Amino acid sequence: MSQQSTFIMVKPDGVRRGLIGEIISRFERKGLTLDKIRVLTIDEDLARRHYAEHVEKPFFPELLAFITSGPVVAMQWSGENAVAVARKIMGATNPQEAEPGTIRGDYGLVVTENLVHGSDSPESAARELALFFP
Ligand code: D4T
Repeated sequence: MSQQSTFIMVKPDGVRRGLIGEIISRFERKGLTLDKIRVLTIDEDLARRHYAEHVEKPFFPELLAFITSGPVVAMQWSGENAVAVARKIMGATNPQEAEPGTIRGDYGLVVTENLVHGSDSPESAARELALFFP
């Protein structure tokens, strides 16, 4: 039994497309618990800290422009094995490879605009939750 908290974010494309409710529903229906939620627009400084491991990657300029392009919905969700369970609900990073039935598999088409972010480990979750819910 491993009770965990994870950081989940509806990215600007999910907000623009009116998918906030749809995305939240999927985590709720699974049985995870929504602890914290806030709507904000990410600035460049926060984007660089959140995506620290990607700042040197070739796709970073595009990722930075996208993630700062409009409001996001930042959330803390908790439950049994919440980090891995949430990643399963989201599907593979590239929506073209994500299985139907996952959020990215059902709604995404290109890798930059992949609708949702979820922490990839309990350590990342702690770091990201501290960034968005200081
Ligand atoms: P996030 O962090 O957004 O939940 O995505 P993942 O954890 O599933 O994937 P990631 O860290 O490898 O990628 C972060 C972010 O960068 C975008 N991206 C990724 C991109 O635009 N081009 C690329 O080639 C890759 C690999 C998508 C998610």
